[in-house]
Amino acid sequence: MRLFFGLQLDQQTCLDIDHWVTKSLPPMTHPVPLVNFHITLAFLGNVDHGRLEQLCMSADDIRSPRFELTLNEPGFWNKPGILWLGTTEMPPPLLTLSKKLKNLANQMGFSAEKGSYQPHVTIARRCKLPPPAAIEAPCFPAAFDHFTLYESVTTRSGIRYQAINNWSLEWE
Ligand code: 3AM
Repeated sequence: MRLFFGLQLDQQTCLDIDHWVTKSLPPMTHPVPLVNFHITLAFLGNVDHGRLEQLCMSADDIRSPRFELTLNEPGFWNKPGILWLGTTEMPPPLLTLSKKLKNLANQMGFSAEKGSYQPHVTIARRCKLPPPAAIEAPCFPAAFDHFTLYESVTTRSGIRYQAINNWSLEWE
């Protein structure tokens, strides 16, 4: 199973982002469907099904506060041609949560990626050129009260991210 921890965006925010993409950017050849919008926290890679219970039990021990952020910064990674939406103000609890989940993954021997963490919602893949500046600046506030373990599943209609389990974030 190909797994990662991530943050779900609520349905209205997904609809709003999708609407903004259609309205403010040129058509993309490989847009990410709005059902797949998420923020990755820690990528785990391939995990044997037999280790899922242990993974979930370890995640049960994670305590982290709820937080909010505003998705207001479009970004582009040239080499993979990824267009994304991020934030100019990283909430400290988000960074801490991502670190905790990467540590958990490393302790369990999974291949959590190294390097600095750039929270983002991927909007389109395999873009050949950076898109022009958006006609309307993005501004999507989002609140997070849980994190999710996702399985990346290849289906006939492309990749889908299925939520396997959720964990609540705490009131401060
Ligand atoms: O849509 P994003 O970028 O947030 O990029 C992949 C996607 O996240 C990322 O995991 C999410 C689900 O596939 N991903 C895939 N392979 C990866 C890898 N080897 C990876 N992240 C880090 N290392």
